[in-house]
Amino acid sequence: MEQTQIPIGMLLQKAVKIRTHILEMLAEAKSGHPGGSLSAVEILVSLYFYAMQHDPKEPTWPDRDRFVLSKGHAAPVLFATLAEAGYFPVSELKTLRKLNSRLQGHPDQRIPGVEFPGGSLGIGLSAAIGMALAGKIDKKDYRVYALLGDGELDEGETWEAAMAAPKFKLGNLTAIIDRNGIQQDGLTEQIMPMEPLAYKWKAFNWNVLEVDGFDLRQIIEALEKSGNMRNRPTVIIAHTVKGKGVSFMEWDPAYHGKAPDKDTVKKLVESMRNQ
Ligand SMILES: Cc1ncc(C[n+]2csc(CCOP(=O)(O)OP(=O)(O)O)c2C)c(N)n1
Ligand SMILES: [Mg+2]
Repeated sequence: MEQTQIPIGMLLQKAVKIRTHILEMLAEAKSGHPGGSLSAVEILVSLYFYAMQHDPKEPTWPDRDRFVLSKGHAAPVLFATLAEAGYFPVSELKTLRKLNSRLQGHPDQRIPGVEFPGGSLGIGLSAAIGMALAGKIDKKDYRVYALLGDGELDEGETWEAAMAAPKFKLGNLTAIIDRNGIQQDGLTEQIMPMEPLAYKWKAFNWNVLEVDGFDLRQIIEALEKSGNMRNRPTVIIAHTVKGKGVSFMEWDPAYHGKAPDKDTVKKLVESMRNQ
């Protein structure tokens, strides 16, 4: 598809809405994970409002593309995106983490549009491989996308999965790494250095692409390139900033799992809407 056809204006508006939902949901819940939700906004926007074939009115459509949020603690960005896409009412977002709500701290398959109950890090890529393999066996054209955290790559199962996907020639699989450089307690390169990351995936025989994870055109172009692969899985290393869009959260590991208060969020949302 030509770049000129990308509806950038609409996608940018969705990104602002989703960022504001995330902040409002977390302030209302008084808990949750803002940093890794905010870093992945443009990735989910590019998937749900451009790249993926899906139908919010028919969440279990057999031919739909699948999205696996392996870094399940970023549930707020998934819930806000699904609500904006029409899977359930936007008004439900304010029930996040409340008693009797289906929107809890991690994704749950009772929620329309949720494919995988992430939360325990390290397992999403394996699940995505299963879905992609099933698609090949069933001769379906759907694609499977999995979003992984960079700290999540400390989990050994990720590398078992990384070895397995090329063996099964899963050209219908795209893994995306939210490379925000921070995990729960600090910088990834201090806790468990993972560079040279691209070379590691190349050595495992993946098609490796790197993008600025906030540049919608770059993300979409990479997703389209991955869609052209027939026999090799693709990994997109998306360079992002944890806490993106909120100056005091950006690059601060403290905002991995700390909710902002309501007054602060009110001011932030006003300024975001006026941008
Ligand atoms: C198996 C497992 N161990 C520990 C945790 C606790 N935990 C939740 S988020 C997180 C850090 C994840 O960092 P990263 O993957 O970089 O996520 P992001 O920066 O995108 O938020 C940890 C250790 C978990 N959810 N699962
Ligand atoms: Mg991280």
